[in-house]
Amino acid sequence: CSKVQEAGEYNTKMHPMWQGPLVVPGGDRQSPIDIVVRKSVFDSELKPLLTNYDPRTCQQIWNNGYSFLVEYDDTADKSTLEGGPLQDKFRLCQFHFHWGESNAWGSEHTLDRRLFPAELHLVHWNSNKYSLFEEAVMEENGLAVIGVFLKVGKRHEGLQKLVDALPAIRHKGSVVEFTKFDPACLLPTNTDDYWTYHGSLTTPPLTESVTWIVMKQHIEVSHDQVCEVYEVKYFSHGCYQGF
Ligand code: 1SD
Ligand code: ZN
Repeated sequence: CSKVQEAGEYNTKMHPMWQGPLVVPGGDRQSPIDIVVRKSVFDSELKPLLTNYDPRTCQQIWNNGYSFLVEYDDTADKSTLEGGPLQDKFRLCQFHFHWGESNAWGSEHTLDRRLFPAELHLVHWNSNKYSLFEEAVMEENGLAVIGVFLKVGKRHEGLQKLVDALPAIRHKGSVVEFTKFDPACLLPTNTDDYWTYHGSLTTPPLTESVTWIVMKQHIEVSHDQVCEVYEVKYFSHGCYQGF
């Protein structure tokens, strides 16, 4: 298995969408990055990732106006991530996707400047060092986010339960109960191969508290599943309230 680190070129330009008083941008470790494969360095010290997810911690799905999120109970170490580049134990709090608009390319990270149609982010916070996500998000080594690229191809059975829930959260702000979903089913079969680097949240507060772990292997979803995702609106009923 190969593991690679410090592979990327940081995004030095500030996205105009995020300029504002609550945002602390302008650091030199802003995400997302372009992963430049030939500049990535193999590190034999990096270990395999250990995910231990309990589907019973799955609670709800909601449309926050940027993305749709599936949220997990993170009051105890029940769904956790360890190993890989991490020294501590991290708790899963949510996962979400970044998609383009219809027929567009929507991944945040790029691979040798290539975009993918979508990208999954599984967000975890350091429960060895911090007691709440809100605390960890502001601190060094606070978060660990797994990124997975999505391509259009074969139907993804695991994703279908999520797709079936999307009509209930079609508009910004809607939240519904969503339970017993195992996020491990969205990971590629090989999680030993990944790129890792120290970066930031890609949305406000853009804090540089994230150890990114981007999977080398992508997952596939069908065209029909993607079409359902494009029906999710990032504005409220009636009037546009997006960014
Ligand atoms: O974009 C997400 C944002 O929606 C929120 O989930 C945040 C964590 O609270 O994480 C960012 S990201 O950096 O994982 N894209
Ligand atoms: Zn994200």
